[in-house]
Amino acid sequence: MKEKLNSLMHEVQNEIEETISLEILENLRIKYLGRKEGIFTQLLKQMGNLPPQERPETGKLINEIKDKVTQLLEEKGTILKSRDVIQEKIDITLPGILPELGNLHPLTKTLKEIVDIFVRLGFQVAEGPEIELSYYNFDALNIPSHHPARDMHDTFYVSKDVILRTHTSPVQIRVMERQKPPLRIIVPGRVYRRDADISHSPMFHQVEGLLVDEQTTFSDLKGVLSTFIHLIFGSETNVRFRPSFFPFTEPSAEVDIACVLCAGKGCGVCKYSGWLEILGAGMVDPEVFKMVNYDSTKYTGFAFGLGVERIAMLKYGINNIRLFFENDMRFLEQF
Ligand code: 2NL
Repeated sequence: MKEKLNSLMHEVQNEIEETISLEILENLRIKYLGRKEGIFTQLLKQMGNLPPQERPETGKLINEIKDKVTQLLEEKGTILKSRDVIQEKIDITLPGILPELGNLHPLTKTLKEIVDIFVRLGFQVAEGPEIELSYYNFDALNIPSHHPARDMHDTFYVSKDVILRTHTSPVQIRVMERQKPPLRIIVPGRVYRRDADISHSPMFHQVEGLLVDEQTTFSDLKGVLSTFIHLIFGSETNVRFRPSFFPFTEPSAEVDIACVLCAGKGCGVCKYSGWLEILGAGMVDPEVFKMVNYDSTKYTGFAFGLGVERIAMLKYGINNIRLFFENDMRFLEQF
């Protein structure tokens, strides 16, 4: 009887150990401890068949093993339950949580696109200070002292001779002061003007370009700027060069493209002209070359300037310049 009980104990232990679910564990409990059919219940019932002197010792042994089995079942139950809880929490069939992706600001994208085109055409990027001497911003560019652009109403003054640059041209002057031709540079950067409405911001971005070499002509200007426009607005875009005036170029031109919204038919955006102004440009005025000690009998060059916000607004169909600077995610996420 003792041996039978010991081997039964081993059998129960193994069975509990191999159990992998609470359901199987419950079946084991019924099999061994069930009130009616349980193996231990049966064993205790069979006690009557034993000789009376063996009954106390055997009864004690059966109860000890029964207690041990109860304990083992409980322990295993606890382990299986905790596993069930973890399985409930981690549902591997749910889709994963993707990290939010950042993206570039529409102005950064547009600026990069513009700069990349000119880099492909052989221009080198130059940069310079945003707080500038009025000499570099105005005098060296042949802008006379009575010119309205110098007015307090258009320029942010730091002091009498120090201002926030109103264009990036002072960088070109600084480069010409320290570098001899040939020169091919592109100058992106922030500029400042006292102006604010739906298409003007007191801070905006400009890209200016300058090419100086022997025998550079207006044809070179037209070729480079037409190529740029076809790369940024599409190869089918109509371009026109219209006479204009800047103090730092002679002759000067404004460059228009056929309206991107109405394809030249006339609409509110192009003020019913069918054309949109995209760039200002011209052949560098000999007066400017004189200021940087370039020999204007040997060298000629062309220069141009464009507003990045304006290009971005036309490219993406944005009607208010403030949207670029409000950092509203509903706007920024669209690019
Ligand atoms: C515009 C017009 C322009 C330039 C910028 C330039 C610079 C030097 C010499 C000569 Cl150092 N010219 N820059 C020339 C023509 C036009 O910008 O409408 N910008 C938004």
